[in-house]
Amino acid sequence: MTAPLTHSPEVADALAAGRPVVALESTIITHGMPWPQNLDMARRVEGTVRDNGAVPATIAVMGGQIHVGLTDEALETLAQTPPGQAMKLSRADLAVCLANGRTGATTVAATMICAHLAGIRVFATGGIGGVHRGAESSFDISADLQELAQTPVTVVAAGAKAILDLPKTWEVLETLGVPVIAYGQDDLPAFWSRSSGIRAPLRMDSAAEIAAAAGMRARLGLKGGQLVANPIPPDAEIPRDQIMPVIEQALSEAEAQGIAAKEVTPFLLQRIFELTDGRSLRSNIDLVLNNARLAARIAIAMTR
Ligand code: PSU
Repeated sequence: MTAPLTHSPEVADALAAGRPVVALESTIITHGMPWPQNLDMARRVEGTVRDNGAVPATIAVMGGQIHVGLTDEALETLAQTPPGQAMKLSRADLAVCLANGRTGATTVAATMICAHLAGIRVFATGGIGGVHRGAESSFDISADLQELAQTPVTVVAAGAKAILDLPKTWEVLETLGVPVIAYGQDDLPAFWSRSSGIRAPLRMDSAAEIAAAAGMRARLGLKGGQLVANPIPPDAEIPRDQIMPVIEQALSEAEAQGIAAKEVTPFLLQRIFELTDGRSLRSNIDLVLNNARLAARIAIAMTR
């Protein structure tokens, strides 16, 4: 019995020939950004991976199959699917969605699982999920963290989303034995801002070093992936003193409205988009493109 994987012809050819492939997720399309910017972002990210010498493989669940690489038509259909109609898939619900033939968008955790099944070792996204503020009473901790600890995929993100409790998120990753590597600077980035004010446990300055570290983990038999925390480009960042009050406001509104579980992150991203007149979305798109560029270079280095 094999996993129900359907590769696009482009991805199938690239994997068969050992060419570099970068996995991309779909929750960012259905639950992370509004229509039509989500479709524009998804197309531009794929284009950026191609321009940098790798093949993009956007992953989503449709009709009982894990699709690895989407046609432009499928990408558009997914981008127009309201959040309520697409499941937001993680490790816990991936199999149920497939067995029931429903449409599902893959989060970081589910995309890592699918990428690994398909033989893809690098994945680019915006920001991983993590420990939510107030987790000491809500216990809301993203399954993305556990997945990084067990599935061997290198994830390129602009850190964890700044709506989270970042110090606790880094602590949990350390406990789980996940290498957290800041790219090109000493501090961990904070999604919309270049710095979180927290020093990174590890720093690397080249794609080749990151690829070599992934290869060494495999040789050591260490399970799990790596998180590459790539700071947003300087011209796209929203400085911390500007974004923090906005995040605080969105968080208190979420609390007042009783938003919980899988709805928290999409609610906060949407409110922050409104409160910044769209600036947070433009930054989010720029950081995803920046992550796609680095992921392509890591994928190329891994094939050498
Ligand atoms: N990156 C973005 N926007 C997003 C996400 C990542 O720029 O919406 C998605 C990813 O799929 C990630 C999810 O796994 O947000 C985290 O959701 P939660 O906090 O509910 O675990």
